[in-house]
Amino acid sequence: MILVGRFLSPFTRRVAIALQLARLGFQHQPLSTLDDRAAIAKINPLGRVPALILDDGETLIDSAAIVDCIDELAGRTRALTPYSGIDRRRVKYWEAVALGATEKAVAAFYERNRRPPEKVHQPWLDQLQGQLVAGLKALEAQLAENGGVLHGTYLTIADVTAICLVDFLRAQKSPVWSDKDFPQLAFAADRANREPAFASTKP
Ligand SMILES: N[C@@H](CCC(=O)N[C@@H](CS)C(=O)NCC(=O)O)C(=O)O
Repeated sequence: MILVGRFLSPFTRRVAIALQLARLGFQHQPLSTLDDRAAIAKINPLGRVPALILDDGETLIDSAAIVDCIDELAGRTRALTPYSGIDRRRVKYWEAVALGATEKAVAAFYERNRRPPEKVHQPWLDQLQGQLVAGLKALEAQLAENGGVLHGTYLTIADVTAICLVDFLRAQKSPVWSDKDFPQLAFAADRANREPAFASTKP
């Protein structure tokens, strides 16, 4: 399998971590959405990463669809999302909070870095960052209440997604992130980053 996209992309990184935790080998093609647009457009009509090219040439796009496939390949005991019931619904809920906050973080990053400074629309940037902070606060409170993971007692795709968000915010020096404002999230990321799947994919 070939994973397309750089680990600076929190969407690509969560796929890379899910592959490693499922013990599925893959090659990495770190194409950039800034410098390699033509090459990415040949793989994904939307010109986005991640994409996962399976061994038979079939291409998957969008991290949620790719993680779903990885869970199926991993089998029920190693899947990062519970198979059914309330556990599945709660993990999907917290994954959606983390993934939605990630979308806001990436949109805010583009607003700040891909426009000339005089064309940045501050009210829009404030809205994006407000939504991001609301998501971070919800994740932080849930980690405190549930004892260090977002649901149950094991790391799930919701935790993996939240940790990729934290490291993305740290890497881009986001003005809304500081370890001291979100100690639970910071601790969860630091603990995870000692594991090979996380350490080998740090942005
Ligand atoms: N919903 C998608 C989002 C993917 C996404 O937005 N990727 C960004 C990189 S972090 C990208 O490719 N941006 C370039 C663009 O949208 O033109 C997923 O979960 O995979």
